[in-house]
Amino acid sequence: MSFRTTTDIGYVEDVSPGAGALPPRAWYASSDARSLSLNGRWRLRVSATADAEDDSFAEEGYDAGDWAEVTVPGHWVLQGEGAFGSPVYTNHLYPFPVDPPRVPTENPTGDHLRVFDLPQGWPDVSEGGFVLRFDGVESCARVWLNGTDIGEFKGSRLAHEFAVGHLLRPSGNILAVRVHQWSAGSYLEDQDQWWLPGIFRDVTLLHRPAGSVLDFFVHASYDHVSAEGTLRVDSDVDGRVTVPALGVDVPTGEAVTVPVQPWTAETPTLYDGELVTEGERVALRIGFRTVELADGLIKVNGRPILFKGVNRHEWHPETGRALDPETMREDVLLMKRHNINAVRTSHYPPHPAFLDLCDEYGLWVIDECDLETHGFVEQDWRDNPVDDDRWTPALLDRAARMVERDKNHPSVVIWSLGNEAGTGRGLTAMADWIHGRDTTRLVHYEGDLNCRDTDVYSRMYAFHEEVERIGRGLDGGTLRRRQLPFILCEYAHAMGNGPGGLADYQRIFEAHDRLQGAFVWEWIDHGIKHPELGYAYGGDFGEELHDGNFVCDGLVLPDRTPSPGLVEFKKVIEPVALTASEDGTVRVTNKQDFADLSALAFTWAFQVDGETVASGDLTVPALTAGESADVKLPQPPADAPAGAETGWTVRALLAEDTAWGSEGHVVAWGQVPVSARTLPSVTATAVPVVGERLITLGPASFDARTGELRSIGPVEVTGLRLDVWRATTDNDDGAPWQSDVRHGVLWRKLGLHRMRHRLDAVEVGPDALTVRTRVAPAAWEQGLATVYRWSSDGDRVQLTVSVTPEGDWTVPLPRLGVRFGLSEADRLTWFGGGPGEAYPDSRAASTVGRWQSTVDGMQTPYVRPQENGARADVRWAELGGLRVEGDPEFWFTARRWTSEQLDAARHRSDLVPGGTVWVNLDHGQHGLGSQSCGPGPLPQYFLNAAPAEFSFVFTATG
Ligand code: IPT
Repeated sequence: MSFRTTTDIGYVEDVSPGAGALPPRAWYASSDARSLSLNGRWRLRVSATADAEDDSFAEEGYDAGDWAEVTVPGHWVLQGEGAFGSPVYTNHLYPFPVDPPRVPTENPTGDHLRVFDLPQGWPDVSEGGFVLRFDGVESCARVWLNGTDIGEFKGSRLAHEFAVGHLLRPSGNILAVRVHQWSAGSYLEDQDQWWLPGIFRDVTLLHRPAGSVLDFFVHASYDHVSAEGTLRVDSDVDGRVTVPALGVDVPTGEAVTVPVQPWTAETPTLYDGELVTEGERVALRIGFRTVELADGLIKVNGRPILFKGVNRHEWHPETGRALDPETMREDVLLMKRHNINAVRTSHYPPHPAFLDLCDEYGLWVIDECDLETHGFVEQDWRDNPVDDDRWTPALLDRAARMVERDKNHPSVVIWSLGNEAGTGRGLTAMADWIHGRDTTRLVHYEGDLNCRDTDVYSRMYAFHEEVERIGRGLDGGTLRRRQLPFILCEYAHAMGNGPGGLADYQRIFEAHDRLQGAFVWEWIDHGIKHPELGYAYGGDFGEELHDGNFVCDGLVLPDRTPSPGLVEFKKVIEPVALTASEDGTVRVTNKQDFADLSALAFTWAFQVDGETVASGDLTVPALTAGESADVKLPQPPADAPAGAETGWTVRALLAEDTAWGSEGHVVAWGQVPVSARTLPSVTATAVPVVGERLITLGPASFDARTGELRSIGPVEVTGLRLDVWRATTDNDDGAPWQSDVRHGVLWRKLGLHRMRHRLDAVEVGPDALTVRTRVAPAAWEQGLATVYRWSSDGDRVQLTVSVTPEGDWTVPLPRLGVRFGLSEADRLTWFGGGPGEAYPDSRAASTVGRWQSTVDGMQTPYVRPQENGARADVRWAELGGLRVEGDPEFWFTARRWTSEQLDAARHRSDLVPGGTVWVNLDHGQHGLGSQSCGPGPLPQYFLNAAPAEFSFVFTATG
């Protein structure tokens, strides 16, 4: 039996990269040759299979009047409100049967049509040279111009060009593009992200005049000994290269050496130049820098660098991977403002305009090829395309399309072969080709454990301890590997609340030369804006296979609001350390790799109980990279009231507006305590009075039978009791594949979310009310003997909570403290850590001061709701008519729903404010870690069940 199809779709499942496209070349904007953007509204028809419709739509006279319209660039599944299908999210599982290179019959296919005229004044079409460029189409496209089939291609995030001069006419050109969601190429694009078909990057018609530039390679190195740059532009078409600021005017292919300022991510000096051939002028932005592997280290311009990086996927909550220029710029600005100095373009080359921004603003880039075959892990990597010679041409095509397109960016210092593709000959072939084509950069691939093909030892999610061993050179591995520098291409999985442990990693990186930094996974949550759910994640579109909210694991929320994790990262990687030193001095250390401190200004502020009472400028020498100095602080103002807490805050600010930040932007800061506060205490003078229903003690009243707090002054208080539960974070729950202890799972098994409170005694003494309880879950012996002791001086009331674990506690607690409900609370003020959220292993950014917020303002709206919003080191807080002082400091949380409601919520929209504000005053919180894909919290951040006593003093503020 044989099947007949109306149209030839063999190319869809063909392992070849395609047919008809021009060889890859540098991506650049011409200064004088014309170009016509074909972005905009296109006609669209989506069919269920690759061959449902014939190709007559590409022909003249076809009437597409009843087709829908979509915006190009775009993904059709994100337009038309579901009319054209839906997004699908899987992490590494292929959402189709694994039978390479075959793809399912159900293969959503979008036929795109656009009619265009050449603008007035354009050269005559008979003059030849016109090129049609596609910057990104997922996953396979076939193209017709004016009825002629001009070719087909795969390689979704790579540019493809076609010579079309012979087919163009002045007006009424019909461009037809058939896009298949699935193709052989899909096997090479198994990145952890939404599957989003469409023409998602620009489509452009370029005029290529006779004698125009074809391809060129800018070689601009820097000799740090002579402080000279050497420039040579190799060009397929001969011409001249000029750089006016350097007095350079040389033919292409000829090297010239001149004194220059080098390019680094810290000092991104670019020289404007021009490449002029007979037919065209092309603007050049030249950055001089030399990347090398020397003394076992990655060095730029002779110095080792430290990556403080992020993994960036392209993402916009409404347009997916179709990014507008403003969004790209926003990413770069946000990164620079948060002290980030490096980007890994996980896991494909980004829109080329993003790399222009990296050149301009200064970010080191690991440019990664569009290659991942992760799903083959499920079959022990059998049939992995990277180890099957039939696929090697496609792999080499992808490598070449990346390198050729992006080779003129000074920001790109490392090429990456791809991500999670196992090992195989195809990868070696890619590495060999890249090494041969570009000797001026290094090659990275994390999957190459022995570093056979790569120039840097790279891993993901290695635990702190192992990283430290690697730093000390105590790891095993091949001799070659042990001679190479180390990076973590992914670490600190930023899913939901977290990551914890950033500061601990950074200390290790900074302690060992071999460790050259790391890239947080990842930059942004890929939530999709959704009318009912807030942001959608995997499963919200009815996918039969999906990985839930694993796609929301970024340092910024889907709308690019910085999460507390980003604020923490900014602090941990700050380029200047400001630390307390001996006798009234502050130690200033320039932690940059190149720049001195001349771009920064420094200030001091003196605080009394968190309020600044004096401030001024601090004179700091323009220390060179790596240098430190002790700087004297002024005399502390003498008039601080007795018992007040005092201290210094020292800040490093941008001295002037820069390209990415305005004057006064805080780059780094440190706090130096001077004197500690007097701890609150209440002299127990009030006598408890037992009434029929209530016991009163000073301003407080209690239920006479249960001893439960009812009110303090006019403020009604409900449900005050011990609380150990938190709505588990993604990092508490951990990744299902992880074999080591996952606390969220153990907590639920033990029933810490269903603790019962047994009342053992209500004791009225001469100066205190004591309530004895045992807090424990059904089914287990473990419990917490909990005693609440209340006393008062008539105005204030003090609660001391004593907790004694009983039974065999092998599991730490999520939190330990009290919670209670207030009927009215909105604005709040506190003295302690802020302004944002903090947890034990993510508290570097928490600044001691006087802070104000609202209950709503205290929430971090993680896409999947979970524990959030705690403020650290709180000395006192005021809300809802109450003032609470802690002995010792406490963790402070307030929200309009209970932890149980937070725990049950799947989306933001599930969180409906009730009439009560629930307040948690915690003596302890368990650390966060990043076990959603990495290590759990380090042991020092465990909240182990141990005898504890803590107290609070409550005052009604009236
Ligand atoms: C690692 C992937 O490289 C990345 O794409 C992402 O999936 C990340 O994990 C988790 O969010 S792979 C993992 C098996 C370590």
